[in-house]
Amino acid sequence: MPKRRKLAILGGSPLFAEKLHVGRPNIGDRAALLERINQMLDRRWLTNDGPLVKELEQTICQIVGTAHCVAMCNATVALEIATRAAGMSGEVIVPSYTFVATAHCLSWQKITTVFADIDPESQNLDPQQVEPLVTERTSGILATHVWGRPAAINDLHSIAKRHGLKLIFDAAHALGCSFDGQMIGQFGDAEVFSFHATKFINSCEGGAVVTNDDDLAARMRLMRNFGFLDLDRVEHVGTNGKMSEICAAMGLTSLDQMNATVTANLERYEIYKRELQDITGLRLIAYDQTERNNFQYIVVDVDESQTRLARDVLVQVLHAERVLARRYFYPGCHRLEPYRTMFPQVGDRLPITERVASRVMVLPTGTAVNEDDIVNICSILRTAIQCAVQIRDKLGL
Ligand code: T4K
Repeated sequence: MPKRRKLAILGGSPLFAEKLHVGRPNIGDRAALLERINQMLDRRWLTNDGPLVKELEQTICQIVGTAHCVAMCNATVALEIATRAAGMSGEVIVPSYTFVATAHCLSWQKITTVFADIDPESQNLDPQQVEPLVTERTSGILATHVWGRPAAINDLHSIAKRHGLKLIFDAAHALGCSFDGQMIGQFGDAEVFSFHATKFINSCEGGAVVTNDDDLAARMRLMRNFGFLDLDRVEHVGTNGKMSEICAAMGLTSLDQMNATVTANLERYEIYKRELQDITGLRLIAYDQTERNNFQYIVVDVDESQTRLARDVLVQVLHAERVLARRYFYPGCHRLEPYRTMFPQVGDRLPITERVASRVMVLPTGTAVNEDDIVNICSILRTAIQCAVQIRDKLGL
């Protein structure tokens, strides 16, 4: 019988020589990228609505099927501009189980974030929790498609319509995903994508708002460029939200390989599914196979009553082996500042958020990870859990 490897957390050597990160960028075709950058240098047009940014916007419109795409320097600024241009103010209902940028884009504008709980299965806003939170001050709903899995779009549309609210989706994870056969990007007043380095399509830093609303798109274009209407006239307050040409070059090169990247992500998702299926207490979250998905996140729910090791311990076990698993979105926005101080009791109405945030573990995937890596990551988890179960059973714990 082969000798069982000693886990690094117990003093063995780490299984991996190099760190394996969640969110390692997919690097596209270098020659194509460098060619675009060379052309950019020849043109001496580096930013301010250049040809590469325009091409990226057109490409996104084609993928998503919207009339407008306004590219921005990142998704956080894109969210700030979209919510402001849509007229959100007063109170906006948001999930707490999301990246903190979803909440911060509102607080940055002195809009009150009203956190609503999520559905345990979809991990997205639970519409039944949203409607009771609507007050006279509520101006909108900002819902995230967490992991690219669509929020409860139809129900949120109905609530927004009933109460005259704006509805914007934080679609940072959801480029290339669909809902009812329609691409994410087409819903609500606007949707916001992220092209951060860690996203499956990346422009190093970048984001975009897509919408079918002509006026909203025009307002966002002005706001993205300090409010300039033309060379000398400023229409209203604005910021600098522009995407640079070099970021657009990276984004376009990444988009060239979008289908291949989805295929690579799906392959890795299937390997994880195969390797995790026999591990007690670990459940890989499912993607709806009848819809389009980008499979960019490998999200595992840890049921401590079965693993007999807490999620946080498993993450430490992996870190010791140089696998930098993440606890997204722990501990939930409501437990981060300024929200923790502003709303100290709000966790009482967010039991599902608290539960999900304490159980989820995100594992490395994308083109930087191969099949052997995944098999090894899962074997570390299997060994740790088997040991814990045996020890606790033996001791009657
Ligand atoms: N809404 C949602 C729902 C979001 O998830 C996000 C961003 C946003 C809005 C805002 O979008 P942007 O304004 O960023 O466009 C990371 C990303 O920075 C963030 O974009 C992303 N969500 C979030 C889920 O993940 P951190 O704080 O975990 O970043 P960091 O520096 O720890 O990097 C993550 C991992 O990626 C590390 O293991 C290292 C690795 N990495 C990172 C970079 C930048 C690399 O290997 N290479 C790299 O170049 O937030």
